[in-house]
Amino acid sequence: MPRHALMVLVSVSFLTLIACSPADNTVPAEPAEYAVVDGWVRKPLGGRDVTAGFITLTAGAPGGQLVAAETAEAEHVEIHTVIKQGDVMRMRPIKAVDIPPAAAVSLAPGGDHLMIFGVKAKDLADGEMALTLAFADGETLSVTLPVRDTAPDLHNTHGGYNGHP
Ligand SMILES: [Cu+2]
Repeated sequence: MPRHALMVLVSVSFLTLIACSPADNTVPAEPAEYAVVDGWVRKPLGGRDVTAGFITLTAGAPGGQLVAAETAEAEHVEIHTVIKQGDVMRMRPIKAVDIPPAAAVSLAPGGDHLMIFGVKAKDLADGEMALTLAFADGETLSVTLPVRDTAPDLHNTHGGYNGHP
């Protein structure tokens, strides 16, 4: 008598593959509170109309994302990062900079920065630049940064950004 193979039907419920949605959050999420705690704009090198801005940002408990910046004092602003290709450091536009929850992120020389194109008053002689930062949640923040030839000496910075170089 031939033995019959036992046929096992395996029923896969595809419903089990649907990820569960998180339960509705009945506690309203704390909104991000954006602040620029430090920052400066590099004085454009002689005759050039392109320069860079550097900021240290916080977004409060939930964190956030910087997605854009603009200024009336230049044609447009991009967010750039710096990547190493071989021995060469190259700048690349990026869509956003993450601001971690309850911590600061720094856009600093050698790393992420605001690339400022078409500076209108080429030497930014008034010594400052007003920028408006835009975040992924639709919030904006206006900030006036000092214009400097070089980075501030961070070792001498004991307080928060006070708006003056
Ligand atoms: Cu750049």
